[in-house]
Amino acid sequence: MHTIGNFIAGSFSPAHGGRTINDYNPATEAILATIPRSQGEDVERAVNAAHSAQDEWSKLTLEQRAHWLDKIADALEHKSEQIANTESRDTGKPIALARRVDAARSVSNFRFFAEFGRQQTQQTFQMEDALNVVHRSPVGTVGLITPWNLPLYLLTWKVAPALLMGNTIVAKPSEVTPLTAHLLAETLLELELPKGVFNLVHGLGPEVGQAILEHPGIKAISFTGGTETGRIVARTAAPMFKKLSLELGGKNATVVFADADMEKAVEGAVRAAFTNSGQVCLCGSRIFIEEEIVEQFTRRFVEKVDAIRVGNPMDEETEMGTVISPEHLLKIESYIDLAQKEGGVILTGGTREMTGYNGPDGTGAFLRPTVVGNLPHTSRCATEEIFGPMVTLHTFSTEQDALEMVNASEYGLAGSVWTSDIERGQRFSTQIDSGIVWVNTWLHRDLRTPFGGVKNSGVGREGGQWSLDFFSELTNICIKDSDEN
Ligand code: TXE
Repeated sequence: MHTIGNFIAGSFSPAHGGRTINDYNPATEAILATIPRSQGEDVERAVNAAHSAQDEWSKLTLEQRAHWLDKIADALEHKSEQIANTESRDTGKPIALARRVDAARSVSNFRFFAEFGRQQTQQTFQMEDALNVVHRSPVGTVGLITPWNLPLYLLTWKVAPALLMGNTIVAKPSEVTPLTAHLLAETLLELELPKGVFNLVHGLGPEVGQAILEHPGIKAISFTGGTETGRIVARTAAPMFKKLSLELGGKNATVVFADADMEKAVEGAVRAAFTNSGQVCLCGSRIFIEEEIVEQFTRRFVEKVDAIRVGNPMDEETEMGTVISPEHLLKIESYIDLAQKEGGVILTGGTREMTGYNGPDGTGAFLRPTVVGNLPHTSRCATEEIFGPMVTLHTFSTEQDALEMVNASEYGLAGSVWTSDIERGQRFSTQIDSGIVWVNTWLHRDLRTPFGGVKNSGVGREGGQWSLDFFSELTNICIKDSDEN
Protein backbone atom coordinates (compact mmCIF):
# COMPACT_ATOMS: atom_id res chain seq x y z
CA MET A 1 0.00 0.00 0.00
CA HIS A 2 1.22 3.51 -0.62
CA THR A 3 0.06 7.04 0.00
CA ILE A 4 -0.41 9.21 -3.02
CA GLY A 5 -0.73 12.96 -3.13
CA ASN A 6 -2.36 15.64 -5.21
CA PHE A 7 -0.17 16.93 -8.03
CA ILE A 8 -0.24 20.71 -7.92
CA ALA A 9 2.30 23.14 -9.38
CA GLY A 10 4.64 20.28 -10.22
CA SER A 11 4.84 18.58 -6.85
CA PHE A 12 2.90 16.10 -4.75
CA SER A 13 1.13 17.16 -1.57
CA PRO A 14 -1.57 15.90 0.82
CA ALA A 15 -5.07 17.36 0.90
CA HIS A 16 -5.78 20.54 2.80
CA GLY A 17 -6.70 19.25 6.26
CA GLY A 18 -4.85 15.98 5.69
CA ARG A 19 -7.85 13.69 5.27
CA THR A 20 -7.54 10.57 3.13
CA ILE A 21 -9.65 7.90 1.43
CA ASN A 22 -8.74 4.25 0.92
CA ASP A 23 -8.51 2.77 -2.56
CA TYR A 24 -9.32 -0.96 -2.81
CA ASN A 25 -8.59 -3.83 -5.15
CA PRO A 26 -12.06 -5.19 -6.01
CA ALA A 27 -10.72 -8.72 -6.57
CA THR A 28 -9.03 -9.11 -3.19
CA GLU A 29 -10.57 -6.26 -1.23
CA ALA A 30 -7.06 -5.32 -0.12
CA ILE A 31 -6.26 -1.63 0.33
CA LEU A 32 -4.03 -0.52 -2.54
CA ALA A 33 -3.41 3.07 -1.56
CA THR A 34 -4.66 6.02 0.39
CA ILE A 35 -5.48 9.12 -1.58
CA PRO A 36 -6.08 12.72 -0.52
CA ARG A 37 -9.64 13.67 0.30
CA SER A 38 -9.27 17.09 -1.25
CA GLN A 39 -11.37 20.15 -0.58
CA GLY A 40 -12.11 23.49 -2.20
CA GLU A 41 -8.77 24.84 -0.89
CA ASP A 42 -6.91 22.23 -2.94
CA VAL A 43 -8.84 23.18 -6.05
CA GLU A 44 -8.03 26.82 -5.36
CA ARG A 45 -4.30 26.00 -5.24
CA ALA A 46 -4.56 23.90 -8.40
CA VAL A 47 -6.37 26.66 -10.29
CA ASN A 48 -3.79 29.24 -9.16
CA ALA A 49 -0.99 26.95 -10.35
CA ALA A 50 -2.75 26.42 -13.66
CA HIS A 51 -3.30 30.15 -14.14
CA SER A 52 0.38 30.85 -13.45
CA ALA A 53 1.38 28.35 -16.11
CA GLN A 54 -1.21 29.39 -18.71
CA ASP A 55 0.69 32.16 -20.42
CA GLU A 56 3.90 30.21 -20.97
CA TRP A 57 2.05 27.10 -22.17
CA SER A 58 -0.24 28.91 -24.56
CA LYS A 59 2.69 30.77 -26.12
CA LEU A 60 4.23 27.53 -27.34
CA THR A 61 3.49 26.74 -30.96
CA LEU A 62 1.11 23.93 -31.84
CA GLU A 63 4.12 22.00 -33.11
CA GLN A 64 5.92 22.41 -29.77
CA ARG A 65 2.90 21.16 -27.86
CA ALA A 66 2.46 18.27 -30.31
CA HIS A 67 6.07 17.40 -29.55
CA TRP A 68 5.20 17.32 -25.84
CA LEU A 69 2.35 14.93 -26.59
CA ASP A 70 4.73 12.62 -28.44
CA LYS A 71 7.13 12.68 -25.51
CA ILE A 72 4.31 11.78 -23.13
CA ALA A 73 3.20 8.96 -25.46
CA ASP A 74 6.75 7.56 -25.54
CA ALA A 75 7.07 7.71 -21.76
CA LEU A 76 3.72 6.03 -21.21
CA GLU A 77 4.53 3.39 -23.79
CA HIS A 78 7.62 2.62 -21.81
CA LYS A 79 5.40 2.07 -18.79
CA SER A 80 2.73 0.05 -20.60
CA GLU A 81 3.12 -3.01 -18.46
CA GLN A 82 3.01 -0.94 -15.28
CA ILE A 83 -0.13 0.83 -16.52
CA ALA A 84 -1.85 -2.46 -17.37
CA ASN A 85 -0.88 -4.00 -14.06
CA THR A 86 -2.00 -0.98 -12.04
CA GLU A 87 -5.26 -0.64 -13.92
CA SER A 88 -6.01 -4.34 -13.50
CA ARG A 89 -5.46 -4.18 -9.73
CA ASP A 90 -7.43 -0.98 -9.33
CA THR A 91 -10.45 -1.99 -11.43
CA GLY A 92 -10.45 -5.81 -11.30
CA LYS A 93 -10.30 -6.04 -15.09
CA PRO A 94 -8.27 -8.82 -16.75
CA ILE A 95 -4.62 -7.97 -17.26
CA ALA A 96 -4.86 -8.94 -20.94
CA LEU A 97 -7.69 -6.48 -21.45
CA ALA A 98 -5.88 -3.75 -19.50
CA ARG A 99 -2.87 -4.24 -21.74
CA ARG A 100 -4.79 -4.40 -25.02
CA VAL A 101 -7.25 -1.60 -24.30
CA ASP A 102 -6.31 0.65 -21.39
CA ALA A 103 -2.52 0.83 -21.74
CA ALA A 104 -2.52 0.85 -25.53
CA ARG A 105 -5.19 3.50 -25.88
CA SER A 106 -3.64 5.78 -23.25
CA VAL A 107 -0.54 5.91 -25.42
CA SER A 108 -2.42 6.24 -28.70
CA ASN A 109 -4.57 9.09 -27.39
CA PHE A 110 -1.41 11.23 -27.11
CA ARG A 111 0.07 9.97 -30.38
CA PHE A 112 -3.15 10.53 -32.26
CA PHE A 113 -3.68 14.10 -31.08
CA ALA A 114 -0.04 15.00 -31.70
CA GLU A 115 -0.35 13.88 -35.30
CA PHE A 116 -3.84 15.30 -35.75
CA GLY A 117 -2.64 18.65 -34.41
CA ARG A 118 0.17 18.78 -36.94
CA GLN A 119 -2.31 18.27 -39.77
CA GLN A 120 -4.36 21.32 -38.83
CA THR A 121 -4.37 24.24 -41.19
CA GLN A 122 -5.75 27.66 -40.45
CA GLN A 123 -9.29 28.07 -41.73
CA THR A 124 -9.88 31.12 -43.92
CA PHE A 125 -12.88 32.42 -45.85
CA GLN A 126 -12.16 34.73 -48.74
CA MET A 127 -14.71 37.42 -49.61
CA GLU A 128 -14.60 39.68 -52.65
CA ASP A 129 -13.10 42.50 -50.62
CA ALA A 130 -11.88 40.88 -47.41
CA LEU A 131 -10.32 37.83 -45.86
CA ASN A 132 -11.68 36.03 -42.79
CA VAL A 133 -9.11 34.25 -40.69
CA VAL A 134 -10.28 31.88 -37.98
CA HIS A 135 -7.94 32.14 -35.02
CA ARG A 136 -7.91 29.52 -32.27
CA SER A 137 -6.94 30.37 -28.70
CA PRO A 138 -6.96 28.12 -25.65
CA VAL A 139 -10.06 28.19 -23.46
CA GLY A 140 -7.81 28.64 -20.41
CA THR A 141 -7.87 26.36 -17.39
CA VAL A 142 -10.14 23.38 -17.99
CA GLY A 143 -11.62 20.89 -15.53
CA LEU A 144 -11.51 17.21 -16.45
CA ILE A 145 -13.62 14.81 -14.39
CA THR A 146 -13.40 11.12 -15.22
CA PRO A 147 -14.92 7.78 -14.15
CA TRP A 148 -13.65 4.38 -13.00
CA ASN A 149 -14.40 2.07 -15.91
CA LEU A 150 -11.51 3.07 -18.21
CA PRO A 151 -9.51 5.32 -15.90
CA LEU A 152 -6.37 6.34 -17.79
CA TYR A 153 -7.91 5.73 -21.22
CA LEU A 154 -10.65 8.30 -20.58
CA LEU A 155 -8.45 10.76 -18.73
CA THR A 156 -5.84 10.86 -21.51
CA TRP A 157 -8.63 11.17 -24.09
CA LYS A 158 -9.26 14.59 -22.55
CA VAL A 159 -5.76 15.55 -21.40
CA ALA A 160 -4.14 15.14 -24.83
CA PRO A 161 -6.38 17.53 -26.83
CA ALA A 162 -6.61 19.96 -23.89
CA LEU A 163 -2.80 20.26 -23.74
CA LEU A 164 -2.48 20.36 -27.51
CA MET A 165 -4.75 23.38 -27.76
CA GLY A 166 -2.78 25.29 -25.11
CA ASN A 167 -4.98 24.84 -22.06
CA THR A 168 -3.89 24.16 -18.51
CA ILE A 169 -5.62 21.44 -16.57
CA VAL A 170 -7.20 20.65 -13.22
CA ALA A 171 -8.15 16.97 -13.36
CA LYS A 172 -10.05 14.76 -10.96
CA PRO A 173 -10.04 11.00 -11.51
CA SER A 174 -12.59 8.71 -9.90
CA GLU A 175 -11.84 8.17 -6.23
CA VAL A 176 -12.40 4.46 -6.89
CA THR A 177 -9.57 4.19 -9.45
CA PRO A 178 -7.01 6.93 -8.80
CA LEU A 179 -3.78 5.03 -9.43
CA THR A 180 -3.08 5.47 -13.13
CA ALA A 181 -3.89 9.18 -12.96
CA HIS A 182 -1.16 9.35 -10.32
CA LEU A 183 1.12 7.41 -12.64
CA LEU A 184 0.45 9.99 -15.36
CA ALA A 185 1.33 12.80 -12.93
CA GLU A 186 4.58 11.03 -12.01
CA THR A 187 5.38 10.66 -15.70
CA LEU A 188 4.78 14.35 -16.39
CA LEU A 189 7.00 15.24 -13.45
CA GLU A 190 9.78 13.02 -14.83
CA LEU A 191 9.39 14.66 -18.23
CA GLU A 192 9.54 18.09 -16.60
CA LEU A 193 6.35 19.35 -18.14
CA PRO A 194 6.23 23.01 -17.06
CA LYS A 195 4.89 23.24 -13.51
CA GLY A 196 1.18 23.92 -13.19
CA VAL A 197 0.23 22.90 -16.74
CA PHE A 198 -1.28 19.66 -15.45
CA ASN A 199 -2.71 19.50 -11.93
CA LEU A 200 -4.41 16.54 -10.34
CA VAL A 201 -6.70 16.69 -7.30
CA HIS A 202 -8.04 13.50 -5.78
CA GLY A 203 -11.13 13.01 -3.69
CA LEU A 204 -14.87 12.64 -3.59
CA GLY A 205 -17.15 13.91 -6.34
CA PRO A 206 -19.50 15.99 -4.22
CA GLU A 207 -16.51 17.64 -2.51
CA VAL A 208 -13.57 18.21 -4.82
CA GLY A 209 -15.50 17.49 -8.05
CA GLN A 210 -18.14 20.00 -7.06
CA ALA A 211 -15.44 22.57 -6.20
CA ILE A 212 -14.04 22.20 -9.72
CA LEU A 213 -17.48 22.74 -11.24
CA GLU A 214 -18.05 25.84 -9.13
CA HIS A 215 -14.66 27.50 -9.53
CA PRO A 216 -15.00 30.63 -11.68
CA GLY A 217 -11.38 30.30 -12.84
CA ILE A 218 -12.17 27.03 -14.65
CA LYS A 219 -13.61 27.86 -18.02
CA ALA A 220 -14.65 24.49 -19.42
CA ILE A 221 -15.67 21.15 -17.98
CA SER A 222 -15.25 17.87 -19.78
CA PHE A 223 -17.06 15.19 -17.80
CA THR A 224 -17.50 11.46 -18.32
CA GLY A 225 -19.62 9.63 -15.78
CA GLY A 226 -23.15 8.77 -14.76
CA THR A 227 -26.22 10.59 -16.05
CA GLU A 228 -27.33 11.69 -12.58
CA THR A 229 -23.93 13.28 -11.92
CA GLY A 230 -24.08 14.80 -15.40
CA ARG A 231 -27.24 16.63 -14.35
CA ILE A 232 -25.39 18.10 -11.37
CA VAL A 233 -22.51 19.13 -13.62
CA ALA A 234 -24.88 20.87 -16.03
CA ARG A 235 -26.90 22.48 -13.26
CA THR A 236 -23.76 23.92 -11.66
CA ALA A 237 -21.65 24.88 -14.64
CA ALA A 238 -24.19 26.00 -17.25
CA PRO A 239 -25.34 29.15 -15.39
CA MET A 240 -21.67 30.19 -15.26
CA PHE A 241 -21.54 29.78 -19.08
CA LYS A 242 -18.71 27.30 -18.89
CA LYS A 243 -18.12 25.20 -21.97
CA LEU A 244 -19.51 21.75 -21.26
CA SER A 245 -18.92 18.33 -22.71
CA LEU A 246 -20.94 15.56 -21.07
CA GLU A 247 -20.34 11.92 -21.91
CA LEU A 248 -22.90 10.04 -19.84
CA GLY A 249 -24.47 6.63 -19.56
CA GLY A 250 -26.01 4.34 -22.13
CA LYS A 251 -28.49 1.51 -22.56
CA ASN A 252 -27.30 0.52 -25.96
CA ALA A 253 -29.00 -1.84 -28.36
CA THR A 254 -27.52 -4.70 -30.34
CA VAL A 255 -29.88 -5.49 -33.23
CA VAL A 256 -29.50 -8.82 -35.00
CA PHE A 257 -31.37 -9.34 -38.27
CA ALA A 258 -32.08 -12.85 -39.58
CA ASP A 259 -29.74 -12.34 -42.53
CA ALA A 260 -26.72 -11.57 -40.30
CA ASP A 261 -23.66 -13.80 -40.32
CA MET A 262 -24.65 -15.84 -37.26
CA GLU A 263 -21.15 -16.62 -36.07
CA LYS A 264 -19.97 -13.02 -36.26
CA ALA A 265 -23.18 -11.64 -34.76
CA VAL A 266 -22.99 -13.96 -31.75
CA GLU A 267 -19.32 -13.17 -31.21
CA GLY A 268 -19.95 -9.42 -31.59
CA ALA A 269 -22.99 -9.40 -29.32
CA VAL A 270 -21.07 -11.25 -26.58
CA ARG A 271 -18.16 -8.84 -26.84
CA ALA A 272 -20.50 -5.83 -26.82
CA ALA A 273 -22.34 -7.18 -23.78
CA PHE A 274 -19.51 -8.31 -21.53
CA THR A 275 -16.30 -6.44 -22.34
CA ASN A 276 -14.92 -4.98 -19.10
CA SER A 277 -17.71 -6.80 -17.20
CA GLY A 278 -20.28 -4.79 -19.15
CA GLN A 279 -18.86 -1.58 -17.69
CA VAL A 280 -18.25 0.37 -20.87
CA CYS A 281 -20.70 3.13 -21.68
CA LEU A 282 -20.86 1.66 -25.22
CA CYS A 283 -21.79 -1.86 -24.09
CA GLY A 284 -24.81 -3.41 -25.80
CA SER A 285 -27.00 -4.43 -22.88
CA ARG A 286 -30.28 -4.83 -24.79
CA ILE A 287 -30.17 -7.41 -27.55
CA PHE A 288 -32.96 -7.41 -30.14
CA ILE A 289 -33.19 -10.54 -32.29
CA GLU A 290 -35.35 -11.06 -35.38
CA GLU A 291 -37.90 -13.76 -34.64
CA GLU A 292 -36.83 -16.31 -37.31
CA ILE A 293 -33.46 -16.74 -35.63
CA VAL A 294 -34.37 -16.26 -32.00
CA GLU A 295 -33.94 -19.86 -30.95
CA GLN A 296 -30.73 -20.46 -32.83
CA PHE A 297 -29.17 -17.13 -31.82
CA THR A 298 -30.14 -17.46 -28.16
CA ARG A 299 -28.72 -20.99 -27.91
CA ARG A 300 -25.41 -19.99 -29.44
CA PHE A 301 -25.21 -16.73 -27.51
CA VAL A 302 -25.81 -18.45 -24.18
CA GLU A 303 -23.25 -21.16 -25.02
CA LYS A 304 -20.64 -18.52 -25.76
CA VAL A 305 -21.44 -16.56 -22.61
CA ASP A 306 -21.16 -19.76 -20.57
CA ALA A 307 -17.68 -20.27 -21.94
CA ILE A 308 -16.39 -16.88 -20.73
CA ARG A 309 -13.56 -17.47 -18.29
CA VAL A 310 -14.30 -15.40 -15.17
CA GLY A 311 -11.45 -15.35 -12.71
CA ASN A 312 -8.32 -13.85 -11.26
CA PRO A 313 -7.72 -10.58 -13.14
CA MET A 314 -3.97 -11.21 -13.03
CA ASP A 315 -4.30 -14.54 -14.82
CA GLU A 316 -3.41 -14.20 -18.50
CA GLU A 317 -6.26 -16.53 -19.51
CA THR A 318 -8.99 -14.60 -17.69
CA GLU A 319 -11.60 -13.03 -19.94
CA MET A 320 -13.75 -11.34 -17.31
CA GLY A 321 -12.63 -10.08 -13.90
CA THR A 322 -14.67 -8.40 -11.19
CA VAL A 323 -17.10 -5.54 -11.34
CA ILE A 324 -15.78 -2.30 -9.90
CA SER A 325 -16.71 -2.77 -6.22
CA PRO A 326 -18.73 -4.84 -3.76
CA GLU A 327 -21.31 -2.02 -3.65
CA HIS A 328 -21.67 -2.10 -7.42
CA LEU A 329 -21.99 -5.90 -7.30
CA LEU A 330 -24.94 -5.51 -4.91
CA LYS A 331 -26.55 -3.00 -7.25
CA ILE A 332 -26.28 -5.41 -10.19
CA GLU A 333 -27.58 -8.28 -8.08
CA SER A 334 -30.59 -6.18 -7.13
CA TYR A 335 -31.36 -5.95 -10.86
CA ILE A 336 -31.01 -9.74 -11.18
CA ASP A 337 -33.63 -10.11 -8.42
CA LEU A 338 -35.79 -7.50 -10.05
CA ALA A 339 -35.55 -9.26 -13.41
CA GLN A 340 -37.04 -12.39 -11.87
CA LYS A 341 -39.77 -10.39 -10.12
CA GLU A 342 -40.58 -8.75 -13.46
CA GLY A 343 -41.09 -12.21 -15.00
CA GLY A 344 -37.65 -12.61 -16.58
CA VAL A 345 -35.92 -15.95 -17.00
CA ILE A 346 -32.21 -16.23 -16.18
CA LEU A 347 -30.77 -18.11 -19.17
CA THR A 348 -27.29 -18.23 -17.68
CA GLY A 349 -25.35 -16.59 -14.84
CA GLY A 350 -27.04 -14.64 -12.11
CA THR A 351 -24.71 -15.96 -9.42
CA ARG A 352 -21.29 -15.24 -7.96
CA GLU A 353 -20.21 -18.85 -8.40
CA MET A 354 -17.48 -19.68 -10.83
CA THR A 355 -14.72 -22.10 -11.26
CA GLY A 356 -11.34 -20.73 -10.38
CA TYR A 357 -10.48 -17.67 -8.40
CA ASN A 358 -12.68 -15.82 -5.94
CA GLY A 359 -10.05 -13.77 -4.17
CA PRO A 360 -7.98 -15.14 -1.30
CA ASP A 361 -10.89 -15.63 1.11
CA GLY A 362 -13.62 -16.20 -1.40
CA THR A 363 -14.02 -12.42 -1.51
CA GLY A 364 -14.03 -10.24 -4.58
CA ALA A 365 -16.73 -8.56 -6.63
CA PHE A 366 -17.11 -11.41 -9.11
CA LEU A 367 -20.34 -12.16 -10.92
CA ARG A 368 -21.07 -14.64 -13.69
CA PRO A 369 -22.09 -13.00 -16.97
CA THR A 370 -25.85 -12.99 -16.86
CA VAL A 371 -28.38 -13.30 -19.68
CA VAL A 372 -32.07 -12.64 -19.06
CA GLY A 373 -34.88 -13.59 -21.43
CA ASN A 374 -38.63 -13.09 -21.42
CA LEU A 375 -38.66 -9.48 -20.24
CA PRO A 376 -40.61 -6.76 -22.00
CA HIS A 377 -38.38 -4.11 -23.56
CA THR A 378 -40.13 -1.59 -21.31
CA SER A 379 -39.22 -3.38 -18.07
CA ARG A 380 -36.91 -1.64 -15.62
CA CYS A 381 -34.07 -4.06 -16.29
CA ALA A 382 -34.32 -3.30 -20.01
CA THR A 383 -34.50 0.46 -19.62
CA GLU A 384 -32.28 1.45 -16.66
CA GLU A 385 -28.51 1.53 -16.97
CA ILE A 386 -27.18 -1.40 -14.94
CA PHE A 387 -23.56 -1.03 -16.05
CA GLY A 388 -22.55 -4.60 -15.31
CA PRO A 389 -22.39 -8.06 -16.86
CA MET A 390 -26.12 -8.44 -17.36
CA VAL A 391 -28.09 -8.26 -20.62
CA THR A 392 -31.69 -8.72 -21.67
CA LEU A 393 -32.83 -10.45 -24.87
CA HIS A 394 -35.86 -9.32 -26.88
CA THR A 395 -37.55 -10.46 -30.08
CA PHE A 396 -38.75 -8.36 -33.02
CA SER A 397 -40.69 -9.20 -36.16
CA THR A 398 -40.20 -6.20 -38.46
CA GLU A 399 -37.63 -3.47 -38.96
CA GLN A 400 -40.16 -0.91 -37.73
CA ASP A 401 -40.88 -2.99 -34.67
CA ALA A 402 -37.16 -3.16 -33.88
CA LEU A 403 -36.71 0.55 -34.37
CA GLU A 404 -39.52 1.44 -31.99
CA MET A 405 -38.11 -0.82 -29.28
CA VAL A 406 -34.55 0.46 -29.75
CA ASN A 407 -35.67 4.07 -29.55
CA ALA A 408 -37.91 3.49 -26.53
CA SER A 409 -34.98 4.41 -24.30
CA GLU A 410 -34.09 7.59 -22.54
CA TYR A 411 -30.46 6.98 -23.51
CA GLY A 412 -28.87 7.41 -26.93
CA LEU A 413 -25.15 6.74 -26.94
CA ALA A 414 -24.31 3.81 -29.20
CA GLY A 415 -25.65 0.71 -30.88
CA SER A 416 -24.70 -2.08 -33.23
CA VAL A 417 -26.67 -3.55 -36.11
CA TRP A 418 -25.93 -6.96 -37.57
CA THR A 419 -27.15 -7.68 -41.11
CA SER A 420 -25.74 -8.78 -44.45
CA ASP A 421 -27.86 -6.10 -46.15
CA ILE A 422 -25.58 -3.07 -45.83
CA GLU A 423 -28.21 -0.74 -47.26
CA ARG A 424 -30.59 -1.79 -44.52
CA GLY A 425 -27.82 -1.48 -41.95
CA GLN A 426 -27.21 2.10 -42.98
CA ARG A 427 -30.88 3.01 -43.26
CA PHE A 428 -31.62 1.54 -39.85
CA SER A 429 -28.60 3.26 -38.27
CA THR A 430 -29.71 6.71 -39.37
CA GLN A 431 -33.05 6.18 -37.63
CA ILE A 432 -31.63 5.15 -34.27
CA ASP A 433 -31.51 8.03 -31.77
CA SER A 434 -27.84 7.58 -31.06
CA GLY A 435 -24.47 9.27 -31.41
CA ILE A 436 -22.64 6.18 -32.67
CA VAL A 437 -23.83 3.11 -34.58
CA TRP A 438 -21.68 0.21 -35.71
CA VAL A 439 -22.77 -2.08 -38.54
CA ASN A 440 -21.43 -5.64 -38.28
CA THR A 441 -18.88 -4.63 -35.66
CA TRP A 442 -18.66 -3.07 -32.21
CA LEU A 443 -16.25 -0.62 -30.61
CA HIS A 444 -14.30 -0.24 -33.82
CA ARG A 445 -12.86 3.22 -33.21
CA ASP A 446 -11.26 5.75 -35.48
CA LEU A 447 -10.16 8.59 -33.19
CA ARG A 448 -10.95 11.19 -35.86
CA THR A 449 -14.69 10.47 -35.64
CA PRO A 450 -17.25 12.22 -33.40
CA PHE A 451 -17.90 10.48 -30.10
CA GLY A 452 -20.83 11.30 -27.83
CA GLY A 453 -24.50 10.77 -27.27
CA VAL A 454 -27.99 12.18 -27.49
CA LYS A 455 -30.89 12.22 -25.00
CA ASN A 456 -29.71 11.26 -21.47
CA SER A 457 -26.38 10.06 -22.84
CA GLY A 458 -24.92 13.51 -22.98
CA VAL A 459 -24.27 16.75 -24.74
CA GLY A 460 -21.51 17.50 -27.23
CA ARG A 461 -18.98 15.40 -29.08
CA GLU A 462 -15.32 14.62 -28.50
CA GLY A 463 -12.80 13.03 -30.86
CA GLY A 464 -10.70 14.51 -33.68
CA GLN A 465 -11.82 17.96 -34.72
CA TRP A 466 -14.61 18.00 -32.13
CA SER A 467 -12.09 17.73 -29.30
CA LEU A 468 -9.99 20.52 -30.77
CA ASP A 469 -13.11 22.67 -31.08
CA PHE A 470 -14.13 21.98 -27.50
CA PHE A 471 -10.70 22.80 -26.11
CA SER A 472 -10.32 26.06 -28.02
CA GLU A 473 -12.07 29.35 -28.52
CA LEU A 474 -12.50 30.73 -32.01
CA THR A 475 -12.03 34.32 -33.05
CA ASN A 476 -12.98 35.26 -36.58
CA ILE A 477 -10.73 38.06 -37.83
CA CYS A 478 -12.14 39.79 -40.88
CA ILE A 479 -9.48 41.80 -42.73
CA LYS A 480 -10.76 44.27 -45.30
CA ASP A 481 -8.63 44.60 -48.43
CA SER A 482 -6.92 47.96 -48.69
CA ASP A 483 -8.62 50.33 -51.16
CA GLU A 484 -5.57 50.39 -53.46
CA ASN A 485 -6.02 46.67 -54.29
O1 TXE B 1 -20.30 7.69 -11.41
P1 TXE B 1 -20.13 9.22 -11.13
P2 TXE B 1 -20.49 6.53 -10.35
C1 TXE B 1 -22.74 5.20 -14.76
C2 TXE B 1 -23.04 3.77 -14.35
C3 TXE B 1 -22.78 3.78 -12.89
C4 TXE B 1 -23.31 5.14 -12.53
C5 TXE B 1 -22.77 5.70 -11.25
O2 TXE B 1 -24.40 3.50 -14.57
O3 TXE B 1 -23.43 2.75 -12.22
O4 TXE B 1 -22.92 5.96 -13.59
O5 TXE B 1 -21.36 5.54 -11.21
C6 TXE B 1 -17.32 12.50 -10.05
N1 TXE B 1 -19.43 17.02 -8.94
N2 TXE B 1 -21.39 5.39 -15.26
O6 TXE B 1 -21.33 6.96 -9.20
O7 TXE B 1 -20.46 9.52 -9.73
C7 TXE B 1 -16.83 11.20 -9.47
O8 TXE B 1 -16.02 11.43 -8.33
C8 TXE B 1 -18.38 16.73 -9.70
C9 TXE B 1 -21.27 5.54 -16.67
O9 TXE B 1 -19.19 5.99 -10.04
O10 TXE B 1 -20.84 9.92 -12.21
C10 TXE B 1 -16.08 10.62 -10.65
O11 TXE B 1 -14.81 11.21 -10.77
N3 TXE B 1 -17.94 15.49 -9.91
C11 TXE B 1 -19.95 6.13 -17.02
C12 TXE B 1 -16.96 11.06 -11.82
O12 TXE B 1 -17.76 12.13 -11.33
C13 TXE B 1 -18.61 14.49 -9.32
C14 TXE B 1 -18.80 5.60 -16.28
C15 TXE B 1 -17.90 9.97 -12.34
O13 TXE B 1 -18.55 9.38 -11.27
C16 TXE B 1 -19.74 14.73 -8.52
C17 TXE B 1 -19.05 5.51 -14.87
C18 TXE B 1 -20.14 16.07 -8.34
N4 TXE B 1 -21.19 16.41 -7.59
C19 TXE B 1 -20.33 5.36 -14.42
N5 TXE B 1 -20.19 13.54 -8.08
C20 TXE B 1 -19.66 6.26 -18.50
N6 TXE B 1 -20.31 7.22 -19.16
O14 TXE B 1 -18.82 5.58 -19.04
C21 TXE B 1 -19.39 12.58 -8.58
N7 TXE B 1 -18.43 13.15 -9.33
